[in-house]
Amino acid sequence: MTRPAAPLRPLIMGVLNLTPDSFSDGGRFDALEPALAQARRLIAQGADLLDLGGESTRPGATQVSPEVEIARVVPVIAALAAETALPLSVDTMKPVVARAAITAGAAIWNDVTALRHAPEAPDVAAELGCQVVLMHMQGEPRTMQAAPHYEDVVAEVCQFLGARADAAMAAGVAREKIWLDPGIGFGKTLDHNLALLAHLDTVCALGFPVILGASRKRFIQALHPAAEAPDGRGPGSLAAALAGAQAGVAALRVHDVALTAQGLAVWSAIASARA
Ligand code: HH2
Repeated sequence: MTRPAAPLRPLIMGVLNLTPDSFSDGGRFDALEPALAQARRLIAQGADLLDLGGESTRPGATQVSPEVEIARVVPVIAALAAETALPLSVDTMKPVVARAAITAGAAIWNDVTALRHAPEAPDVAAELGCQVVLMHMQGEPRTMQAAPHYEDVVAEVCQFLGARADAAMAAGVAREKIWLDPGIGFGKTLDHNLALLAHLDTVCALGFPVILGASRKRFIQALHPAAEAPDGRGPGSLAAALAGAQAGVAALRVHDVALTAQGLAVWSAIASARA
């Protein structure tokens, strides 16, 4: 699959967590039929891509075996690949899971560890020939929120992402297959998240398409304590998404596709009227 041409607005990547324990939608789509029904809903609401995950990365989440992860994601990817041409992404850090998902029909490997979880990960990505999302994270999911620390978060995240892109390309991943993601909420305080959201243009200036995943994350509750329940964080998620659109990100990873599609329709109409 070649990446779609740059649109007037970012692409919408709909999130589908096939887990019992994801922070915002865990346990709702962890069987085949409910998962397919939700995928169809997200597509009807305007998703351009779907990101399917079988292991939660929230702080304190239980790790699952590759076998369990494959059993959660592969049947859904195979069924969806048979009925939609929409690019499917697999959210996994394990090369063996990525391989199974790409073989079943996924086009994108979304790796929150930026191909660092296993030594063979960059080689596997090159061999699979799929697109790869390289995300920044300080620490590892279990402990990453314990004491995040940076001297200059924007510079350090950009330095990391550039280095991971170089490592992927050194292993043979084609430059045009690489997406970068600053990893909102992954080893970051509120101030770190805000600095990154305010300087997404600097991340975009690295020269790769950027994915922003701010949807329903905890920083929204930190800014607005009433947004305690993750599914009550739609408006805050949209505000962050539009900041991303303004900065030129290529895709928004979101749970609330209908809300995002509506916000982007208005945002892009205003942006076009200015041009
Ligand atoms: N965030 C989450 C998971 N995967 N991938 C990318 N590229 N960017 C992100 O910001 C990102 C991601 C966490 O959100 P969610 O999938 O809803 O939760 P969980 O990890 O608990 O399943």
